[in-house]
Parts: sequence; structure tokens; C-alpha cells
Amino acid sequence: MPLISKVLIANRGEIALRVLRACKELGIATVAVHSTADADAMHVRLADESVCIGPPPSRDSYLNIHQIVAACEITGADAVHPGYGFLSENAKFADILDAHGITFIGPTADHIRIMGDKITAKETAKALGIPVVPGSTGEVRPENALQIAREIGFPVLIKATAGGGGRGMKVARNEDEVEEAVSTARSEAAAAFGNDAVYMEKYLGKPRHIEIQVVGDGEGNAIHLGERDCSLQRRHQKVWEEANSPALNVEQRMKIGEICADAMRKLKYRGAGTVEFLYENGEFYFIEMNTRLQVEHPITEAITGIDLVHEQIRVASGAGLSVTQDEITFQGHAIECRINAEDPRTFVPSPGTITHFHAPGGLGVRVDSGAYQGYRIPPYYDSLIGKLIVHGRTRVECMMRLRRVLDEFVIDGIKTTLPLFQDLINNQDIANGDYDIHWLEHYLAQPGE
Ligand code: MV4
Repeated sequence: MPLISKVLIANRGEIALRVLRACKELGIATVAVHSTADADAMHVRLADESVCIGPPPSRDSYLNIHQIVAACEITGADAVHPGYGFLSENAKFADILDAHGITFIGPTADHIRIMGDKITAKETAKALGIPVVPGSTGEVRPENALQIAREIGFPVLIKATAGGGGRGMKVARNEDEVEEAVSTARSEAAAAFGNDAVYMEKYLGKPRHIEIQVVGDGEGNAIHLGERDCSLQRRHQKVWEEANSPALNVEQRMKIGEICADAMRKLKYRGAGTVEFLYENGEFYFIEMNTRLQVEHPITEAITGIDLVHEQIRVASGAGLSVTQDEITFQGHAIECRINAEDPRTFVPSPGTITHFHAPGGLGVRVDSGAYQGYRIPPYYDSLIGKLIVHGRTRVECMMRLRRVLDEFVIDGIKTTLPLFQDLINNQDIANGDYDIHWLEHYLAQPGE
């Protein structure tokens, strides 16, 4: 792939390491950037070159576009991989890199913008043939809110068009609650996003969160890599993800997957993306699309054998996808546990020094982490310190393996969420795959559990 020879990785932690590994495998040189708090980080140690881009606060380092462009110019990097979070879905960043002749390893700025505005994203999805949640067409204004709510039927959910990921949502259960829900949602949206536009949807009570992985080449070819079930979450932070979903059969998988891949072909989408759905009573309802690589991408890699970062780099360089849809098969079952430096009961962050670190191994085990014995977790960033991904031929085999692997994992000196997974792996609902988006919060609210 001649068009990309040096990639600057505009991220930190396990995802910076993940991207670095893919670049190394493709023979591409790597540049790490880091804040002063991350000088000792593993991605900095393993990169060919590194540049310090600022003080610890993200806005002064990992979110500082000028510093990152300057680091590209200094090192001669011809491409940037943004990882997830930070600048990964920042259309302005993609535009600026473009203006500098630097390849953004991701979608076009236009596609990032379309999906970043949730009303436009939903209209686009609907026009492309993706089933969406019943709701308002476009923006809901205070004058017409009650009328729209009556048409949709109660309960309804008011969402911010600039929101996403659960921020700025308000439920109205009956006519009396509409006015206040809309006005609160609008003022919260204005304060949080500088955009007070809101829309309205039918509120789904007990859905699962199921998302479809897609990759497009920007020229009208696209594939889907099946789904991930991310229903087990707390306060919109995913905790445990599975591929395949325990709720779907192969016909459902291929049908919704093909709908998404077809939509990406029509859109001429480039890069990796995730089409998010709520799934209830056998039906899929589009809610949002993420235009980045996601944290939980390794479970898809486990069951398909496809390296998503390789594919991202290929399509960004114009080399196209390495596989066609009919070459993709789904093998077995994978589960990811997110290991956070947090108290497993209160989820209060627990930064500090890791005094002892032993990662498990064996068949079907992957640990993506920048942590090591003696590593000091800085207090400034997300508390995700690693991901444990376990693969088995069946869901039962995967769960048995996960139980063994959790016993083997040692992280001392800080609190982690590992004990939570020790509990979940022994829970009957989890064993049965019988859970929805509210299950984990209910479980955690039970005393003595
Ligand atoms: C919903 C919903 C119920 N009905 N939309 C939260 C995150 C954002 N991406 C969309 N979210 C939701 N949208 C309708 N029409 C419930 C949620 C929701 C949720 C969704 C996925 C995973 C976890 C969740 C937790 C609470 C609420």
C-alpha cells in the first residue's frame, strides 16, 4: 500500500497500541503523540517515533488539532489514525488534515457531519432503507411537540440532535409531561452542545442494543461483519459485549447486515462504521451511526478473523477492502469484558500504580491493554485500562473459557472491574443470554449482589 508510509496515532492507551500493531504488521512506520502525563505509556515506547503534544488535559493535547498537525509536519507522517473518542468523529479535524494533504484514516468529513447530527443521520438512514424508530420527521419545536407526541403515541423520548450516546434525553409518559420534557431537553442541549434542536421518538421500554459493523471503500463497495450485542451497560458505558447477539438467528443477522451494507454502498461510505439499533420484539430500529472504530471491535475480529484496522488503513489508502461479503463467515462466539480502573461496586475511578500485572493467555484469549507492572495510571483520562476478549466455538465454550481466564488475570495496586465479571459469569440470566439495556443497572441496584 504505497499511499501511506507513516501513520501518526492521535490517541493513547490500549487503542493507540491496537493501531500501532496493525501499522507494524503492514510495514507502516508509526508516530505516537502523548501528553506529559503519558510519557511512560506503552504506545510511546513501542512507536518508531514520539512527539509530546502538550500538558495532561485532553483539550491541550489529544484534542489540540494544531499540535497534532504540527506533529505530522515535524515527523513527515502522511496519515493520521484517530482511534476512538478524542478527534475520531470531528469533521473539522478531517477537513484540516485534508487541507494539509494528510490522509485521515476514517470517513469523509461530510459523512462524519451527516451522522454527527442525529436528525440528519436518521433521515439519511431511512432514505437508505434502514428501519428507524417511529418518531418526528425532523426537528420538534415547542409549538408542535404535543401534536407530534400524540401522533407517535406515549411514552415518547425527546433527544438532542447534537447529542448521542445517551446525553440529553427526556422521557414524556403522557400529555402532561410533553411541554416540560421538550423545554428541559432544549435548554440542556443548548448548554451541552450549543444547539437546542431536539427530535422525538417512540420510547422503547425493554430493547437490546444491537449494532452492525460495516466497512466501506468509498467507491460503492461495502461489507457487514455481523452484529455485536452491547446491552450490558451502566450509565451509557458499555461493560460487556458479545458477538453474535444471543438474541438473533442467522437469518436475522444476514438480513439486517445486508440492509446496512447495502445502505453503505449507496452512501459510498468509506471506512469502518457501526450502525446502532434498538432491538425489541423481533424488530430493529436504527438510532445512530458511529463513524469510527469502536472499543468493542475485537469481538467482531474474533468471530470473522478480519483485522478491522488493516481494513481501515487499506480503504484510506485506496487499496480497497481485502474481502467480499461472500468470503465472510462467522465462527463461534466472542465476549469482551472492559477492564476499568474503577471500584467494581461504585465505579469510582481508581488511578494509581499497578504493582502486579499478569495477563491470561491460552487458546481464544486476547488482552488489549497498555498496562504493565509498574505502570502509573494517570487520573486525567477515561478509566479503561484494558479489554479482555475471549473466543470459543460456542457461547457455552466461550463462557467456560472466560471463567477460567478471569481466574488467571491479576491486576494489583488499583481497583478494577474484574470482580464484576466474576459475578456476571456466574449469573443465570447472563448464562441464558436473557438481558436488555436495563438489566445491568437493575442487577447492580440489588443489595448484596
Ligand atoms: C432510545 C431508548 C428507548 N427508545 N430510544 C441511549 C443512548 C443513545 N444512543 C440512545 N439511547 C436510547 N435510545 C428510544 N426511542 C433507550 C435508550 C437507552 C439505551 C440505548 C442503548 C444502550 C443503553 C441504553 C440505556 C438507556 C437508554
